Amino acid sequence: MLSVVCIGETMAMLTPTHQVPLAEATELFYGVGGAESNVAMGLAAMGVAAHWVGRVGDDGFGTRILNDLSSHDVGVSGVERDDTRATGLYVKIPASAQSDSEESSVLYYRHGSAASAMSPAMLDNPAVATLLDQAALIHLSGITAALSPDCRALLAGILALPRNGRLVSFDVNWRGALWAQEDESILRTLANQSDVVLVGADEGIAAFGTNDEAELRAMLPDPAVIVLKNAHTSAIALMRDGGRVEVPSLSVSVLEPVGAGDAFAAGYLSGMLFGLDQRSSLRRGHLSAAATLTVPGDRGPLPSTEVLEKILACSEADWA
Ligand code: KDG
Repeated sequence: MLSVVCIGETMAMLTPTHQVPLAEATELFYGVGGAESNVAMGLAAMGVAAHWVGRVGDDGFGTRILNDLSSHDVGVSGVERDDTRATGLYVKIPASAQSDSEESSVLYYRHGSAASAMSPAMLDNPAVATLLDQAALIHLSGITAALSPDCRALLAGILALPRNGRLVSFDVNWRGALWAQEDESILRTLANQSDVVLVGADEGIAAFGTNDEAELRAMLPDPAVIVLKNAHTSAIALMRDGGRVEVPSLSVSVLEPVGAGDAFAAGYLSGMLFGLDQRSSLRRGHLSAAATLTVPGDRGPLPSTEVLEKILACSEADWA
């Protein structure tokens, strides 16, 4: 079976149980969140053998993360535990709990976390080396590059491994709160060494100074495909050979957007792994994102395989 390894930081996640500002909250919902492990869970839900590789503290949050991912059929044999650093934590404040913002916001407590100590030494860990060796796809994201110089070196080390037919996908996942202005070229270099790059239109502006299709392709000439996502309108696959495939977004009532990009990535990448064409893969991405946009958590349930296949096979006119 094709296997995928998703590498990055997963944190404990807290969010006010009732839609009230943090200062007024008396109860917090406690869950788990991390862009790359969200992708791994999305892939596992779609029948792909998915593993998450990362590092957590030797604490209750770390154990909870391992238990949650395992219960979603995500392999955790390559996860390292660190008994000197804590598991990262983030707090998600939905827009509905804020009077002054229409967007959800996050607070990070991850500086110096166990995951920020990931480094190229991980590649010498036999469990990690075996997983990477057997993977059809390795999924990385720009968040890891922002965590520490050691984490950046790990990404560079992974991208330098012989590919042997293996693909690398890179979700830019711009997180302004984690980046200093002068670091931007790092993301460009990492993206350009990957085979598939996923980037939101807003992230294109923030990370690369543009979301113009031609400018992005000129800036990132090497990836076989760049998927440019404009959440409200469409996703466009820009192929290295000049091909272009655009699929409109589905219109849904958004309850909470965090995690929708990861869901899109899981849907799109699963299509690619199953050998589907760009149009079908983009449709899978949109469907998976829509399932997440309409629930409060970071990941929503997909329709049954039967319903999913019917929707994916519908005509252009019936789509969206
Ligand atoms: O994409 C969702 C992620 O933003 C969330 O799970 C937390 O990984 C996270 C991050 O770094 O923001």
